[in-house]
Amino acid sequence: MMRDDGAALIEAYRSDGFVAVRGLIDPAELAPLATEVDAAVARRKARDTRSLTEKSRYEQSFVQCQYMWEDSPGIRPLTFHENVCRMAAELIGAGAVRLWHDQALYKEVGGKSTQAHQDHPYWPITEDATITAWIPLVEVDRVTGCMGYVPGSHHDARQFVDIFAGDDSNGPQVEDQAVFVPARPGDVLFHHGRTMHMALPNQSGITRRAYTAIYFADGCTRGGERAHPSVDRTGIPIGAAIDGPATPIAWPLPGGAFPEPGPWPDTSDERFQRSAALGIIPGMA
Ligand SMILES: O=C(O)CCC(=O)C(=O)O
Repeated sequence: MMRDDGAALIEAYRSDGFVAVRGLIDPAELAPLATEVDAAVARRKARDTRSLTEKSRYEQSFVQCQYMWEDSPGIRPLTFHENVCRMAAELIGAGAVRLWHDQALYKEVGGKSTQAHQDHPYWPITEDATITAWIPLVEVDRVTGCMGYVPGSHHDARQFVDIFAGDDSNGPQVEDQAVFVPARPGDVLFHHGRTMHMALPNQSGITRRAYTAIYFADGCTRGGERAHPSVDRTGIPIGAAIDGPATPIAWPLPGGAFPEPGPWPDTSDERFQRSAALGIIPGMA
């Protein structure tokens, strides 16, 4: 059943391209799941002993571990949380949603701002029905490095900003236009794949811990723009529906059971190997 404020949340999301849903997860339920995410990040990053200053500009904005649900089953109740996935489906008007991928984004003490960007240009998905659930595992505010969104920017064209390259030229301009959204554990912030967003630097003394999951409407098809493990792993051709074990149905869960992940291809691709060695994707932890 939809929440009492469901219609207002959908209207806000459609008009602004983002919405904060307060208290979507019971904090008592979230706490042990946050501990699972912490443990999974520690496992994945055990071999990466670099200090913050030894990392690239991009890596200084957060520690990133993706596809966490696959090698850490204890996280699945969060990835496939009914309240979160149902809300994602309602906001994008989908009868069912699939997971694109999940990730932990931990902004270290002294971590830099997350450069302003839209997400969708990174994903080879043709249709617009994509949404990110950003789930704080700790209280976040302007000091810790909360998220900021430019209202209405989801109506703009898709524009690729290469945040890996570390050119922050659009940062100050976006910061002026953004609405910054402090949040607490239990709140979930949703944004559209085309919404321009960023996050402030972490000027606090604690790690800003966040977990995110990206969902898309079941039936979306592969676009041709980019390579991406979520479709390349299972060899989804351009124009075909994106389905299979890398991008399982997240809501409604078939049979009420969490999905099982598929294998990662044995690849000699240098980018894959480096990502696995750094704990960004499963494989070498
Ligand atoms: O957590 C952050 O610093 C950035 C998150 C982000 O860019 C996203 O979830 O799309």
